[in-house]
Amino acid sequence: MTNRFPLKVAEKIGQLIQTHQRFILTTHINPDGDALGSEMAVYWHLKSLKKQVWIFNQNAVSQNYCFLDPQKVIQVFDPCKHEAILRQAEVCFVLDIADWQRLHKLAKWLHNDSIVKVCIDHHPIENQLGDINIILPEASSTGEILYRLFKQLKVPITIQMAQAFYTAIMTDTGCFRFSNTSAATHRMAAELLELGVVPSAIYQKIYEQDSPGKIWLLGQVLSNLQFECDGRIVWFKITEAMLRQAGISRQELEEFTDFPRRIKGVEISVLFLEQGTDHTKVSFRSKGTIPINDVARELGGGGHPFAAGAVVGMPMDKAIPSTLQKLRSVFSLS
Ligand SMILES: [Mn+2]
Repeated sequence: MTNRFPLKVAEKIGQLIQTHQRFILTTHINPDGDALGSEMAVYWHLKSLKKQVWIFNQNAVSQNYCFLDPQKVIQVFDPCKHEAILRQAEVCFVLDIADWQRLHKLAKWLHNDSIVKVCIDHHPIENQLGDINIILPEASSTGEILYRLFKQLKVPITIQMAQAFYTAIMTDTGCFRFSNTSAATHRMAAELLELGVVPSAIYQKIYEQDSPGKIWLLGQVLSNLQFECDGRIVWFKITEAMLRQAGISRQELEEFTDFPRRIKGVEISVLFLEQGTDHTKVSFRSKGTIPINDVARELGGGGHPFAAGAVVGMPMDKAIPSTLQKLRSVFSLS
């Protein structure tokens, strides 16, 4: 990644920051550790330059990431309340986002407006949505790209920024164990530790805050796993009734799909999540031999080779056989 970093674009972003005053930051729906860590790192940097900065997200910060935003500067976007701010904003950083759809309500505003859009992301995409883009699919996370950018621009990294960056890379690499973990990721982690980040403290804040309901639901899921293709595919489903019974939100399901990959012989793990009566969210995780983003794309979604997903316009009882059929054909070709 070092060689491919677009230095000219980095310079352009540096100039854009220097010459403008009012900034909006945003990210995808259901923001994860990379999305929130990236937003906060950019926020602290812009604030240190005395800029005016607003962060507008589609969802509230989930409880385990609240430590990143102690002053509660992240706001849930409300078109009525925030219209005036959007009209006067000059630059918008769109972080960790692969497509307009995942911007939801904000998409309409950013599409039509004269705001300069800076898009920084590590998802492989076809159409770049920013006026200025740094899209590096080989980077572990958006946080990793921003860290490189900040170093290039000689931005001083404070402990708050270091914690935000560490959260971004740790969560998107599944604690440095997924296939997107590189030497550069570990070098970055080492530098962040030298700046004072305490890995065990951040790990506890993020991963040891589960509600009893979440662990109960995980138990239900793990005792009802289904296997296909001689145990190379494992799948499970979560209905809205199960979520209600557990008393948890969809955001809390973030790492559920990773869990069944622990089983020996499993190559691909699939979660089917009911969304109303006629939509099903399908999440794929692969151990790293068989790419699954082509199947996700066929279903109208996308993602990384070994972590992808789609929302299918079918009720769950139809989405499951149709998806499994597509997956079986992946195995018959491999
Ligand atoms: Mn990410």
